[in-house]
Amino acid sequence: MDRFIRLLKESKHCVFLSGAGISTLSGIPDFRGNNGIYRKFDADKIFDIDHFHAEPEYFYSHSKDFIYNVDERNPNIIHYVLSRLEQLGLVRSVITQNIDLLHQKAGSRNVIEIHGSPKENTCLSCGKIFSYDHVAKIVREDQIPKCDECGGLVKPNITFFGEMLDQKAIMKAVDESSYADLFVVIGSSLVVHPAATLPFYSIRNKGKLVIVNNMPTPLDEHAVLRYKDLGMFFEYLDSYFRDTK
Ligand code: CNA
Repeated sequence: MDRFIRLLKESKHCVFLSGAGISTLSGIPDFRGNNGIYRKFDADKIFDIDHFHAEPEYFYSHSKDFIYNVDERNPNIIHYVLSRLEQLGLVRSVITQNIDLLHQKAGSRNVIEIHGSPKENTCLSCGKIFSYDHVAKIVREDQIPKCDECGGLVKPNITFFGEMLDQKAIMKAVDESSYADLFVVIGSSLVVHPAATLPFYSIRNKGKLVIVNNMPTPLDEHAVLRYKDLGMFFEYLDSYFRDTK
């Protein structure tokens, strides 16, 4: 860990890219990990935009205990340490693929959500916006959220497979990655694009890549440091920086 601490202290622009693995410590299953939802059902189908239009009840029945209960989940040591490192000026931003709002809940300010979040939900017919609380109440009652003005189908502002990413968010993520002299990937299988391409913007500008994940990733050969256990990694950072002012 000494080598990582040295890189972090030397870095002028450190960026983290987080994936679903970090929220497993908060009780939210990831996709492709050992207890990931891919082992239980077809997550590609749940988050497929064509399938959502054809059978919205499939999405809502499966996401009830996975997305529409994130308000009951709490940030874990990873989210809190990242927020603290941002306060200390050691981390510039967190780019996240997660849709669970836990980075913000832990106090991180510069969070770039490249896959959106269920904080807002949009009527696909008239564009009216609905809050998370409004939609979560309906979904928990096993109903499909429909617009109260026009009756249209309501969809969370999460990017589904087959949809364009939010261009503002992805451009900001590309900018941050290009500036990063230290790029740290945590809890991601690095198979979903374009998220998995972001480390290359840093590497291309001589940035150093560090990966913390308990399964191999396609970018491992590009990493200068590689760690497996997220819990141990962040416990070490927590104890190291706890008393730093
Ligand atoms: P993924 O493909 O499920 O990868 C997660 C990775 O984390 C896996 O390789 C795991 O082995 C690894 N992992 C899990 N726990 C640990 C641990 N304790 N220590 C070390 N490694 C661990 O998830 P990605 O984020 O790469 O995939 C992108 C998808 C998943 C995005 O579109 C997300 O929106 C989507 N997703 C988000 C959430 C969330 O917001 N919490 C949950 C599930 C899926």
